[in-house]
Amino acid sequence: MLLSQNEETIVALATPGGIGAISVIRVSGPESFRAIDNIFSGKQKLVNSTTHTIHYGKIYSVDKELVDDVLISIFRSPNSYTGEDSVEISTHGSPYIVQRIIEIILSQNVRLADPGEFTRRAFLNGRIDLAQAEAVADVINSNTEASLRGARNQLDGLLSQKVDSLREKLINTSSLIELELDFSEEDLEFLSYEEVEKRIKEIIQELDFLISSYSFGRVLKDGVNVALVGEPNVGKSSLLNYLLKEARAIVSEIPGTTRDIIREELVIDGILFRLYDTAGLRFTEDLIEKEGVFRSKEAVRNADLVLFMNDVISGFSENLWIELKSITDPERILKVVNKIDLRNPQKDLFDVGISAKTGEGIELLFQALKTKALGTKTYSEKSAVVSNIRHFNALENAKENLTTALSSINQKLSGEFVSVDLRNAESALGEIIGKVTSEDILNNIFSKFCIGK
Ligand SMILES: Nc1nc2c(ncn2[C@@H]2O[C@H](COP(=O)(O)OP(=O)(O)OP(=O)(O)O)[C@@H](O)[C@H]2O)c(=O)[nH]1
Ligand SMILES: [Mg+2]
Repeated sequence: MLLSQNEETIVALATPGGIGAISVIRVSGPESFRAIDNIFSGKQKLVNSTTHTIHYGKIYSVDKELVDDVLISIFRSPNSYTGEDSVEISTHGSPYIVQRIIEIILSQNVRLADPGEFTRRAFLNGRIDLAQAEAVADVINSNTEASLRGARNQLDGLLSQKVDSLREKLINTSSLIELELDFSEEDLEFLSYEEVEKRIKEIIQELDFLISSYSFGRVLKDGVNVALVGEPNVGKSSLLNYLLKEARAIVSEIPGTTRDIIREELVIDGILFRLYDTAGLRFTEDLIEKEGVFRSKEAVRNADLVLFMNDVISGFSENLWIELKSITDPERILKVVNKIDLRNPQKDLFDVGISAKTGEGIELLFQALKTKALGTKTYSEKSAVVSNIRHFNALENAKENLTTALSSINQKLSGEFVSVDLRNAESALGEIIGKVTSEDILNNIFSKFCIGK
């Protein structure tokens, strides 16, 4: 069972493997202080030390051989990351020293931690809820200002608070319905059908807001894949090079220059864009170029956004537009015209005009990319945003149950049916923050963490 697992003391390296100035080894569980006291010699015993103190001393092997001098931070339960007694040992950053020390600790009735086990314990001990635990991984993996902001928002509990308040409302409503059922003989009414209906509709509205924030949250967290496509020679590779400020892709006046897909990353206003420069789309007998065209279409299918490039010389490519619309949602396509340094474009046909040569219009292109990626809805820094597919699915599930409840009300079915649906919706929401959970859900979440977190 969960409790007995928590009685075990665990150890893992918390910093990356490899040489560094220092490495940090983490130990957590009821035996942490005793186990380390056995191998550590400092001014005082850790078991007698106060929480949140740092101790200098030496670590010895079982046969009293000096291994390293270290600094040890101690955290007493419940005031630690895991909620348990914990120790963090800062050693010299040698993989050999780390391996030796971990081996010595393992000989003290301590076992190696599973991936994510420290955070899993933090969750099981009520230090953080499940959505926050998942946010810990997102914070670690964040690589842009936007992804960090989104993860922080979730770690700070904004999503959890929102979800929990919706759960409370559901529990409150279903309890009243159930109470009424209990007193059905006496014909008491605690809550009218109209009132129940009104409450459910309000909750659905709030769920819809969260559900619709997913595309925004995902963009912040995962970034946006943008396929650069168009006819040969319109300047796709030139744009890529301009944005990267280097001659990354070969550019030439010969149509069909790019064959392989070139992927590069670009951060615009804190949001990560992955650009895929592709082969110009045209009919060709050349086998290699043919393969390139095939791959370009693949890139269009996989992209979140398509930057459909044209140039002022050939104008808007109606044929390609029709083809692109057949393989992806036209909403995702941004119509761009390049080479405006040569001639004025026919503005009404395009979203943005640019010159990959002079840089004219590039700022407008950035704005257009951002708007297409994030949508026009804005979310304040304090509003809960969903960025995790598990949460998204649970919210959809909750909404489905509430929709069923509404139709039960419309059919004037007994309160029992309505209350079951509300309970199901409530437990779907409970899954997000871990009020309702299973070993499988937890394993699935924490196995994706690294060891030591
Ligand atoms: N004047 C002008 N020339 C440009 C501009 N952008 C690209 N060119 C020129 O257009 C030609 C084609 O550019 P590329 O970037 O290779 O075009 P591409 O779309 O990648 O072509 P393929 O890889 O063959 O599909 C080159 O000679 C570029 O110098 C621009 O904004 N203004
Ligand atoms: Mg090219």
